[in-house]
Amino acid sequence: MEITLKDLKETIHETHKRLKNISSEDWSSRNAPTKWSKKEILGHLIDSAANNHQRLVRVQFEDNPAIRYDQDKWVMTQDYHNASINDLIELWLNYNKHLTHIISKMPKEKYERTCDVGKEESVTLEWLVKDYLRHLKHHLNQIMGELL
Ligand code: NI
Repeated sequence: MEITLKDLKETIHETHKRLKNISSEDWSSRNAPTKWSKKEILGHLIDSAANNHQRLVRVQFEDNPAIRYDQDKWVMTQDYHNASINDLIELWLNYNKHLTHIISKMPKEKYERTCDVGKEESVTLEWLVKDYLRHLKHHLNQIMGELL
């Protein structure tokens, strides 16, 4: 968990600088009409942070809570495309900073508590944290177009 936490902290701080250098045209461009723009991918990462905020907190005192979200509907409903990119970047940064705070406060004995995220089997708190980072890096690579 400590390694994952360190990796998450480094990833968000390194990425923050680079996100600010992306042009607004680049943020709005779309590879295909049905695909998310870079701005919408960043929005999806905010949704991921928001939903995982719920998971990482509630799983610590609720038994196997069901916390799922329809990612396309979340992105579509919020019209990220017409939101301020600077606001989105800062929200993304601060949301992630708060998640690192939550992760740093997790008692070890809670790591095996489980959450129902819609997969065939429930997942553990430790798995959630690792998967959160994996998912974050996957989409940051899509935004920045290179490996982190
Ligand atoms: Ni995703």
